[in-house]
Amino acid sequence: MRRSVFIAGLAAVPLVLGMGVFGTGRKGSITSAQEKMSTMEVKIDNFSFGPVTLKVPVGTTVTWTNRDDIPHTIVSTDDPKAFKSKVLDTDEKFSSTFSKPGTYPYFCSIHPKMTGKVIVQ
Ligand SMILES: [Cu+2]
Repeated sequence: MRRSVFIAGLAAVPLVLGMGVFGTGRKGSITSAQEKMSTMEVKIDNFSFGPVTLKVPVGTTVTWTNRDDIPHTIVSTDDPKAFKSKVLDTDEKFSSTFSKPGTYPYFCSIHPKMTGKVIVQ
């Protein structure tokens, strides 16, 4: 009887230590990964950006994807330009990371009536 209690006690020590180490380690890495690697998508379809206005936290990478069967561009209207894509053919993507708060209007230089903006908070 005494012996089995002793063995059970020994077995519990590494179990508790292990849970503590893995518990905090995992939680920390998931939190920081979400903060550093958040991405948001804007789809281009039927001559429009969707969503037209995108609100994101600082540090977000925004990816535009051309779902239209017509080439488009994503060009910042700020001076100097905050970002500028090449001409995107169907299913091509362009990404920009926003590290400062502000409002970033942009348009398609091929079809200037196509406009959108990214609001970074
Ligand atoms: Cu366009």
